[in-house]
Amino acid sequence: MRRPVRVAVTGAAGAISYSLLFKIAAGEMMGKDQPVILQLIEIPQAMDALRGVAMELMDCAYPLLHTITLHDNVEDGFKNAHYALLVGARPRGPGMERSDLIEVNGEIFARQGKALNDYANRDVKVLITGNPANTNALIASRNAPDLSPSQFTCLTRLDHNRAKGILANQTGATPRDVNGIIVWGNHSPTQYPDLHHATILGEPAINQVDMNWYKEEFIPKVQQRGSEIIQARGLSSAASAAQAIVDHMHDWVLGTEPGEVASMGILSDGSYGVEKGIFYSFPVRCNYGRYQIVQGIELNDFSKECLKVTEQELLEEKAVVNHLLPE
Ligand code: NAX
Repeated sequence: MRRPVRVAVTGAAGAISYSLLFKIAAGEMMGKDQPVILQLIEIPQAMDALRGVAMELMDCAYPLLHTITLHDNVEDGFKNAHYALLVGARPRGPGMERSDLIEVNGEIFARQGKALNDYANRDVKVLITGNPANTNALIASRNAPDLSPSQFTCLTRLDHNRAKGILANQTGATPRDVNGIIVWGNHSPTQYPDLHHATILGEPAINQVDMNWYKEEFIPKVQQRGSEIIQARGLSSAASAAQAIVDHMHDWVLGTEPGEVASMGILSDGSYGVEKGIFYSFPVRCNYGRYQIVQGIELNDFSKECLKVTEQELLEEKAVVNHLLPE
């Protein structure tokens, strides 16, 4: 049996974590031979609820769950963490756009970046889910000067999975038959779900759907899926977000399937003309615990325009939090 790895999770008594923690403990994220130590973090007011979650985890008697520790502050909770899943944040309610949350959440992620810098394992891999995820990732990474920005990522895998699921449903395929979906940009309604390079059973997806459906229905549906779910459920996506977190970390650590592409929010290196210094969702392949942007993808004028729109929004978000970004 391998040595256990330390997985720190913020917002551990929240809705997403109520699915996520059980998947991690069952070995779905790190592999069925990898024991885990869960370092669960909440705000002080939620510690009772967190104790309840910890009792349930214990009661599942998962063979891979080595230890659970509970923390009411990130400085303790991130200690020696190999993986940090930053889920906790003020969630979006009905009628609220992500931009409303930028100010509220910025301070939280600045402190979390500092705590990761000072207390986490030097090779920690960080995934930011709490919204606005891309800009929170930027804030956290810039407040962690001793860690590489490449150790920070944000979640756009839910958007990727949504695009895959909706396309499969429309064409009568199963999600397993769909490859090459790309979500570009921000985890927000400006994101660009791109089907131009997707295939269904090896054949170009774009030839199997109506262009009007793609532009007028598919793209807005994926972009607005979060709001649609809030309207229907009265609560934001939770189980699907947990699955996306598991998929993102699984691929980052254990590698993407041969030939498959994942969408990950990462620091732009200028690829595809995207301005450096923002967290932007790119197509990536992962191997040996590292991700690399898939290069050489041809973009038509429509796609180029869509990439610009979401880039612009991220630059505007960055300007709002400039005071939280030390050089
Ligand atoms: P919940 O409100 O159910 O849970 C959030 C939990 O975080 C609460 O228990 C709260 O006490 C805790 N928390 C708040 N501030 C904290 C801090 N500073 N340290 C530790 N814990 C803290 O929200 P939930 O539905 O779990 O969603 C969590 C976040 O994910 C929200 O910001 C939400 O907007 C975001 N989402 C991001 C998605 C993505 O794809 N990137 C999709 C799903 C989700 O909407």
